[in-house]
Amino acid sequence: MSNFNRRDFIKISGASAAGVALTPKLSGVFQNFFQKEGKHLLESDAVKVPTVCEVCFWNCAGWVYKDQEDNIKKIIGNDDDPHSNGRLCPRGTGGLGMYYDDDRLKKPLIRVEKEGQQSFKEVSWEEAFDVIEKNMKAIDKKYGKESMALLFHGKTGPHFEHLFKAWGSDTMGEPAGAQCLITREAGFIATYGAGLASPEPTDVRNADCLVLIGNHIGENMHNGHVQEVSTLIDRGGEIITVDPRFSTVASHSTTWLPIKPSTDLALLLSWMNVLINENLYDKDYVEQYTYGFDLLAEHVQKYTPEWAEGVTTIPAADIYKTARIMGAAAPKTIVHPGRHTAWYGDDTQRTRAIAILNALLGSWGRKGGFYFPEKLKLPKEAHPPFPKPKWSWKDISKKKHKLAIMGITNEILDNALPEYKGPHKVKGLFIAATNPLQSIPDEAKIKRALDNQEFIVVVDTMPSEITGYADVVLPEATYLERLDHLRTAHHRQPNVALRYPAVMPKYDSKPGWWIARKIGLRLGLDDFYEWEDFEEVLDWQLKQVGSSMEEMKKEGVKLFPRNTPMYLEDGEEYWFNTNTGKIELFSTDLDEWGYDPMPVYKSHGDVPAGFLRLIYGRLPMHTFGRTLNNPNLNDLKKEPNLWVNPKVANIYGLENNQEVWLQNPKGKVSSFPIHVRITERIRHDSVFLPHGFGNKGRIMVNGKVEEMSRTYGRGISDAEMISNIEIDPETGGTGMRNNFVTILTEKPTKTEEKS
Ligand SMILES: Nc1nc2c(c(=O)[nH]1)N[C@H]1C(S)=C(S)[C@@H](COP(=O)(O)OP(=O)(O)OC[C@H]3O[C@@H](n4cnc5c(=O)[nH]c(N)nc54)[C@H](O)[C@@H]3O)O[C@H]1N2
Ligand SMILES: Nc1nc2c(c(=O)[nH]1)N[C@H]1C(S)=C(S)[C@@H](COP(=O)(O)OP(=O)(O)OC[C@H]3O[C@@H](n4cnc5c(=O)[nH]c(N)nc54)[C@H](O)[C@@H]3O)O[C@H]1N2
Ligand code: SF4
Ligand SMILES: [Mo]
Repeated sequence: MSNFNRRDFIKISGASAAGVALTPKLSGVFQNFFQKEGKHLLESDAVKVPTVCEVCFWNCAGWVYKDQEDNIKKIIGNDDDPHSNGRLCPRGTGGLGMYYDDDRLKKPLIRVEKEGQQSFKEVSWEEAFDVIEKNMKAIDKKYGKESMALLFHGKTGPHFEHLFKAWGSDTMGEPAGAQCLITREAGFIATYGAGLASPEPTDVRNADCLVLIGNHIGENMHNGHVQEVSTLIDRGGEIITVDPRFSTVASHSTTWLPIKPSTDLALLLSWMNVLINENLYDKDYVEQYTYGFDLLAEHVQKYTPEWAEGVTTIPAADIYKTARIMGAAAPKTIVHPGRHTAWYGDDTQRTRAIAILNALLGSWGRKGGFYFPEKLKLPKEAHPPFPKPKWSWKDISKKKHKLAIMGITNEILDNALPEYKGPHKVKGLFIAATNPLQSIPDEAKIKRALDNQEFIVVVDTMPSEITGYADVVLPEATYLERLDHLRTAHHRQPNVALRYPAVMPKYDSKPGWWIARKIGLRLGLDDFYEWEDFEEVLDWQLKQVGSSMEEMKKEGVKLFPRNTPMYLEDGEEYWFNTNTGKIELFSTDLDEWGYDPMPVYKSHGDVPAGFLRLIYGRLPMHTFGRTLNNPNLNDLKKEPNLWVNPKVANIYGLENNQEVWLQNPKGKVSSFPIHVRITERIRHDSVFLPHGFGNKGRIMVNGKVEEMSRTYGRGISDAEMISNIEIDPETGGTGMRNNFVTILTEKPTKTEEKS
């Protein structure tokens, strides 16, 4: 697999050479874009305003350049920013399309009914707040405040979390938990007593060997990580990629292991077997820092590479070889923890196996492994204590799943279903910056939960699918037009970054903080909003750490010194936040709570006859569905393709670029077709479908249809096809990868799902 030119790996656009992008083709597109948008702008005439990108949750810091007439011209990275190192990814540079998109929500909307027909009417903010105040108070009176739940994501979220906590509801969750990384956090917490958060503290820039298991950095454009992986490629480092799909990073790896989907835990356990039996593990480290090694050594004896070959289809010889490469490079070997880890319902156990492997390799707390990140502690604004709700998300999920460390969106929605008869009913939803129809499985159930609500508010920037279910739609200003909480995410050095409005909000949109505060005042929460402008809160916070708004508007990013070493010193005594104070190879907590204390391989079954496994994932130039209508990014990729192996194409008689539909085992047919791409890069038992497409959001506003016109009806939504969910017992995470589809060359007339 090494005949590829490894230097051609993903390029991230540099601050000075504005607009070098992904592939030669892409970079051309971006260069044109910059020539078109930027050629009249001399930097000396320009005004620059600091921002934090919201196009994905890597949250890179950058500069927005505008001309004297307040036209945004370009966005570039901030050189001092550790998330971006002064370079933005193509989505970040294209972020100004979010601001310019003429399909944006323009005014507050309320649902009205006329002659049996429902549609939206444009109203003033005060009219919209009247409806919200009346309905939130009615839900409180009938069921209690706790029955109004908040679903949120991104930097908009915390404004509404504050509102809900002040009001008295802690019934809240975000898809970045149960649908994304909660299982990985749980796996690492059970092992090291610490999670990873974002950005993951992987020291790739100093590593010699990187193992990627279903984490396709490359298409997954996590900026700083892509840059570090790129340097590892240039340095000739070892990259072992385990993926049923020949992903971009697989094509630049020293080894690609095309694993049979769903069998990763078998491979991980057999790697442990080789590391232990061949004495390739870090003995001093294991002896000093870990608990339960002898139990683990005995436990993995049955998981030989020969056994794993039968399960994973990876030859035993390759398993031995890769384990030896990992052992030789240790402790500068990183078995990457992954990010979107909601796969097969045993995801805490799989990510725990990854955590354990890193402990055997001695890479946690070591240079070239995982560094100890530091975060700037910012004091919180003063306010009275939040009232204590009678029940919260914990009552819904914590009793069922001991490692549910945050609200479980899908279980909050279970309690919103008509058949839920328990004491923790959800009767109203406040949905801010998330699109549950694409991000939370399964679609049929979500729709029933939405239908059963007495009141729904949606805060969005676009007429996305979820807006069609709302009683009130509130248009939020885009990240380029608003102020949000300071970014203080941990990194190699503590740091703070400011997002400041570069321009006034377009249309009648408003920033999230303004919306939340106005609703708070309507609900009588004046004591929690003793400021008029959120900028006052940020200025106060910054002054507590020796900075100010004035300074941050000029600098954008400020770095602070570390307080502790970044790595363990040789033989240093170290206390881990677990019951034993050690890295737990045998987890005492999991054992006590009745879960497997060490990961055990369990089969997830085979692909049913007549079906193919549905593999979904990211495209480099889009973030979920949120960028598809962005005019700049839509230009780069309007439609996804369904990846199909030539053998499969042969069986179904498919030609390249042919239009097909998908059908799942429950009989549900995709709403829209997709074009086929025949390629050896996908296994013959699977198809690959990029996530986020198949948009079917269309609303009537004042008698006119509004939609995301550049993306409506293009491609198939993976979420629409997912009907089988395997719940991770430790966390409640939703495994979405045991799903299957068959290919239809013509659309059948009847498309209803049997339920
Ligand atoms: N089937 C399937 N489901 C998945 C995944 C998958 O790959 N496949 N991935 C999972 C993962 S890893 C994650 S993190 C989640 C992501 O889940 P979501 O965050 O729900 O993802 P998006 O689909 O981007 O939905 C974002 C919504 O916010 C709106 N929006 C964008 N920017 C703003 C803003 O600045 N303000 C406001 N108010 N609204 C804004 C968009 O218009 C859109 O309606 O999905 C998870 N669910
Ligand atoms: N461009 C872009 N970048 C993004 C995002 C985006 O929307 N767009 N979203 C961001 C977010 S919130 C997240 S969480 C991350 C997610 O990024 P990742 O954690 O990389 O997750 P996925 O994109 O879901 O891709 C997972 C990979 O797993 C492979 N795979 C599928 N089944 C199996 C299996 O059984 N075993 C193995 N070993 N591999 C399997 C797929 O082929 C795919 O290559 O990306 C982030 N970065
Ligand atoms: S990785 Fe790209 S899209 Fe994500 S925050 Fe950074 S620049 Fe924005
Ligand atoms: Mo995610």
